[in-house]
Amino acid sequence: NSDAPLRPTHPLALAPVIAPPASVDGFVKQFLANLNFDQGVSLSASDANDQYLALAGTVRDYLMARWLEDQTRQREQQAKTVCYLSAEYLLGKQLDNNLLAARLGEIATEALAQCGISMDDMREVEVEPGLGNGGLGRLAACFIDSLATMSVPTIGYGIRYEYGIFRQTFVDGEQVEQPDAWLQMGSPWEFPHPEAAQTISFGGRTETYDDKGVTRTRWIPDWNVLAVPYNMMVPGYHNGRVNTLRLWRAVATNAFDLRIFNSGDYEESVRAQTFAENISKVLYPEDSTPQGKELRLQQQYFFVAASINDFLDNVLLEGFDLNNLPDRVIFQLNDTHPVIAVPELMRVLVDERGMEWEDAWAITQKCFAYTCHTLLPEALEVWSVDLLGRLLPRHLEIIYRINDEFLDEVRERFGDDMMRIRNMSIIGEHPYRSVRMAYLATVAGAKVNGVAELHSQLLRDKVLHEFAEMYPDKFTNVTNGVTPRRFIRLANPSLASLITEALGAGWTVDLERLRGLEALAEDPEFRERFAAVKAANKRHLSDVLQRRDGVTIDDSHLLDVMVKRLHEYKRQTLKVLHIVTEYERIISGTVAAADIQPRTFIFGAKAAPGYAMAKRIIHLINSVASVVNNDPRVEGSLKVVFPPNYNVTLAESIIPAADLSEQISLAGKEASGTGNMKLALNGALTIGTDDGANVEIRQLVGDDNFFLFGMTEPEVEALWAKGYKPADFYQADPQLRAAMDLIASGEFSGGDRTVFEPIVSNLLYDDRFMVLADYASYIEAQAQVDLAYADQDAWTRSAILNIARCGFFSSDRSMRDYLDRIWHARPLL
Ligand code: GL9
Repeated sequence: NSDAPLRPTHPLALAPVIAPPASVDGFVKQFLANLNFDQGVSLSASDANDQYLALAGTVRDYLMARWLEDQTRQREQQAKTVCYLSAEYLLGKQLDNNLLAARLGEIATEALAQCGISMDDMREVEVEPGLGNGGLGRLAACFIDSLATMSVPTIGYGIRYEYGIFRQTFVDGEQVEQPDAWLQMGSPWEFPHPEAAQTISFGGRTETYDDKGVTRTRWIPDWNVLAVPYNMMVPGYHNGRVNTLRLWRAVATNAFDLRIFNSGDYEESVRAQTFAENISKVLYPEDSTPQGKELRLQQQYFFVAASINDFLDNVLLEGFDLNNLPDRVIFQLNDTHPVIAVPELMRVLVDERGMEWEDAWAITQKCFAYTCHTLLPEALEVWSVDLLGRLLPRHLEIIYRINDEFLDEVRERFGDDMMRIRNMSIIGEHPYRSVRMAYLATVAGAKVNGVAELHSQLLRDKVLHEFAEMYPDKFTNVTNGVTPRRFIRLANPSLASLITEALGAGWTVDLERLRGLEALAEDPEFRERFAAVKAANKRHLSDVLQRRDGVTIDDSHLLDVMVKRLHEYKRQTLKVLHIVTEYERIISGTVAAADIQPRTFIFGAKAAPGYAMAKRIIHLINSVASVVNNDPRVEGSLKVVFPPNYNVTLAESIIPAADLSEQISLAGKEASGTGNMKLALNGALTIGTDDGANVEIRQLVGDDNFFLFGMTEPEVEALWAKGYKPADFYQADPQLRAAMDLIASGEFSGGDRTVFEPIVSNLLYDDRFMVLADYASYIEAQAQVDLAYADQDAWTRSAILNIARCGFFSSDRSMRDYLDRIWHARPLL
């Protein structure tokens, strides 16, 4: 009977899924099969890239059974899913991470060796996907790692940028940006699913129509694009779980092409295709300063609309009652970039699924939560009503209605206080009519959190204080964290072995166990072994830098590390003033080069391409480096190293080698910081202000193991109120004057006084980040650092205590906090 449906009968077809045997032989077989059948080359004819692609394919094959099983499990259990909406994921390399998660490291290394291939060569071939700018994107990557490790059903949703964060080069000391073509040599970790594409619309107009006596609204868009999902595996550590990261790529729709093509204008149709596909072309390299560009809003709507509709269409079971949506999903808004998801969910529920506005709004308010990552006023994203209305006319109407009802609520609560209404309105009026995305997120979200205690406090007291007054229970804190798998276990294998030997292996998933190192900090033999690890890590870094940039570092030097985006509030200029001060003291004969504590200063920093002052500061650092490094009077006791293109991969070599962690932002400006946590967990001591998570690091490690300096946030406020005159600090401090004058004299610019004049005069006459006010305190703290480092054994003890007491900063703990305070989701059985 030809109508009878075919069913699987073969025993293999009846098995759930297959995985290759976890043995060296099994690995070799699978690897060679991939090399032959996927790459289409024999081993003898293959090059390193072929081998890398086949190796990645093999690791994928081992993870596949778990991934498919997890997808089945998640469908069956219908548990609440965390949908993390983030415009950025700064993943770093995948190979080692996935080998570690699947416990395949040793097997794979031996299997490759038996094929005549070195694993180190394979590591070199991999290109990291740089789909993020800095801390915010890296945080998202740490969070999805922790959620997989904790078996929490999660989908990370984002954008598959064709070009990630630019590659930085230096030409004559100045930053030059190069495109990051990370997909060029193949991308073995992703799985495209064109069959699951979503159509995303833009532009046009809205109209009302009569639906059986009810007036409804519909959106008649003007154009659309396809969003094609690319799935990546997010394996948990040693727990057999694999979650999904789903990144969307923009592809032109056929219909779109056809309409123009049929009009006979072939060129126009090709142009239109390019236009559509531009949406996922490139990551905006703006750090904390949104530019209000139309393409950026297109990116934001593109990925959240695709994500929400994907969840509703493909993750929920057919016939799901949307009234129960809050039991099945929480959409976590990673900063304001995905906030346009709020009116999108309202539009889908009301216009497309026929729900009453009130019901839809009640559901929406339970399905979203918002994380704020900043305190800088210029970083609070706004979209002009003009632009938003042109691109998303229906969403603008929805935002207006949300705002009207919200302001009614404000009036009901606080009376007709015009000032308050103006301050709290989701629509701002000056300098142009705009939608304040942070306010929309705060009104819509079930919870609003900051990323460190101080930051959350400042959100409540300042940035969003009127909202906190109205909805005190919405506001909470979740201090950031970092994954110990990547940033200790993989980046610092020698330290990881030392810890495992001392405490057992459990610390990797239970970082509070590092407390066990406190006792060992008192053991001279353990200290000696720790110091040997640190020295070996410095030599390893030196090898990496030698190969990469042709520079070396000396393992007898104190390694002083400042790695983070270049931003005035982070105060790289304060670090430069310290270096110039030390240099000036030597060349003026105030101190003999032989008498100072030898230090190597290492910088890593990209500047946003349009941020002129940040780029000038990069130029200054490179210029100071070339003068200081080449002056014989310094006798090699100061060295400044600035390797270009700081990224996750380079961080993994620098952080384990660091002695001193520079966290010197103006108090009240750095929301949290996460590099501060990574460095402390690798045994660097922090010199820092009372800002962001530094506050919590200092509380945990103790004042004796932390170099605190500078004004507190209230002191900063008081100085502004009193009237800050940076030139007064310059006049009053001969050492500061000497350093500033040396820069102004052209010493670092071949005698040309104009090159760095904008930096000097900015500090003298503006100094928004109070570099000069904190200078003296910083120099004094650095003197304490030198004194402390002179007692190597005591320093090592402090370093071990930093590690022992920083287990709190695991992103596993952050995830537990989100689960308890915000998501109310549970690990899968
Ligand atoms: C940031 C904050 O500036 C950091 O202090 C914070 O640690 C991270 C993660 O919460 O978020 N916000 C932000 O816009 N960036 C951050 O690093 N910038 C970049 O990611 C470049």
